[in-house]
Amino acid sequence: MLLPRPTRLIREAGHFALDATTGVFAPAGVADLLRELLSPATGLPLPTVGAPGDGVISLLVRDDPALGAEGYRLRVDRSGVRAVAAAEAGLRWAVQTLRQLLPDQVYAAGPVRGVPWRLPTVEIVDVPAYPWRGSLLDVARWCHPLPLLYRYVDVLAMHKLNTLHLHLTDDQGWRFEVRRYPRLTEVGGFRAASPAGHARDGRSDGVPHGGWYRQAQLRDLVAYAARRGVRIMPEIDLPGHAQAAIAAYPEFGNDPTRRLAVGTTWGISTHVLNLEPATLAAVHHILDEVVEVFPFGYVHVGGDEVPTAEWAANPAAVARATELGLPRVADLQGWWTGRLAEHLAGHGRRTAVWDELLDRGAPAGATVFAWRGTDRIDLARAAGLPVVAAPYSHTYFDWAESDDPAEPLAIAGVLPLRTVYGFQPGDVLGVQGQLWSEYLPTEQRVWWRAFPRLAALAEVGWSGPVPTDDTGAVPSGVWAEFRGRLTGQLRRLDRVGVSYRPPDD
Ligand code: TNX
Repeated sequence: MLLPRPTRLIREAGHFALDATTGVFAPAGVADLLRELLSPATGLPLPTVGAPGDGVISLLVRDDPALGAEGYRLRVDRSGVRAVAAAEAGLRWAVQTLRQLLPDQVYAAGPVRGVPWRLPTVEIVDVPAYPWRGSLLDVARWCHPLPLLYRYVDVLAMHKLNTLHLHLTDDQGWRFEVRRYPRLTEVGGFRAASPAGHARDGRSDGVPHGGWYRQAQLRDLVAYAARRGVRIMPEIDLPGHAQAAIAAYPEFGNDPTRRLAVGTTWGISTHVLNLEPATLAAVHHILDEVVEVFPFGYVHVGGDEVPTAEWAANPAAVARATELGLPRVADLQGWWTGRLAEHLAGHGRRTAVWDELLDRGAPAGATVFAWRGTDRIDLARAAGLPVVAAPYSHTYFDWAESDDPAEPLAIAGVLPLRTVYGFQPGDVLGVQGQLWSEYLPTEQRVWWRAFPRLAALAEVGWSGPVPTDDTGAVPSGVWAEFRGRLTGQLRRLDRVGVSYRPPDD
């Protein structure tokens, strides 16, 4: 019934029924979350009471090394509910588990009458396998509206996913308000057109698109996510995938006399930032505002797909490479990203990068997001760097799920649900599913591609990888057990209004 599957679960006969007299004894933020998640559908007030006891839902922080930063123990019996965790984060996940133990009507947005709000008698111990369980949402290619971002956070928390990686900038749009450089959003936030159909067909829709988020809006989103135990990692993609920034500030590019437009096609722009001190200082200023809005300990500075032709043709860049004793112009990327990492370290932040940096001198201590195949995971580990497993072969949910011609247009394919569930991440910081949005212009399409694959990855991240057979496939019994629980989870997603893709088998 629970998804992700808990470490240990014992079901016994009996239940505890919530009613108008049920009280809550918990740290204030946790009690608020419980009410925020359970009261709308049940209509129950669930007031805070002064002590644990009979008929009370008690959620307590207790020192317990076995539970780690996010684990919890939960016991439901006839007399009430008692959960303990070593930190509030664990209690927040216990609240999500309590919600899953209730009938799926609890996920409805408004009151549902006539449902017995009964929790089964259970004893649960639940500790995540990996500390990083992430989901990337690309809001640069399409500026997805804030209500979608809020719902997205809700749904991540339902799956005990703890990190939203917000891809905020790219060639086709800059979505993060920077007070010091207002043109980044005023100019960089808007493009004249987008591809119609697949990018390789070369057609344009001729329809302008744009938008951006105010810092205050993002702060509110960060606070909302934090109440649910979801941290938001911002990504400012640098020094490539930055054509929108160069369109706004031509002096950031390699030819200040050239006027570029914000990108209107998908793919990799050849236009990248220059490596001049003034541009580096500007990027530092931008990051200063990023860390003000996003308190999470990691900032992602991109670094994927950076063509170096403009640097090779730029005498200042070539001279800098020589002066630094770098064998290749491309190595400037590692040097430059190292400067960003130092700057972020000054703010007490860790730097996250895409795996291309492994080939160009990754900054010491940077966390590598390995996306170009599982061998990049091994390479990052061999380099002694922490790594988040995000390979396209198992975690690119912008890919089609099947080769059925009726499948909506996708960048590539195929990534079936079963492949995701069989993912073996290895010894890594964690896992992350990617929703690049070139072909996800609407909320409907975002959900269609995200689920149920993200549910499968959430289970890999929380419960650990499942055993696979000699061919690397998920054995049928293991699959059947997951599918049963997934059906229950899809009913919950139905209640929330998530338009997922129905599973094939
Ligand atoms: C590669 S993954 C990219 C993105 C695209 C994605 C499409 C990565 C770090 N860069 O810019 O959106 O492929 O699948």
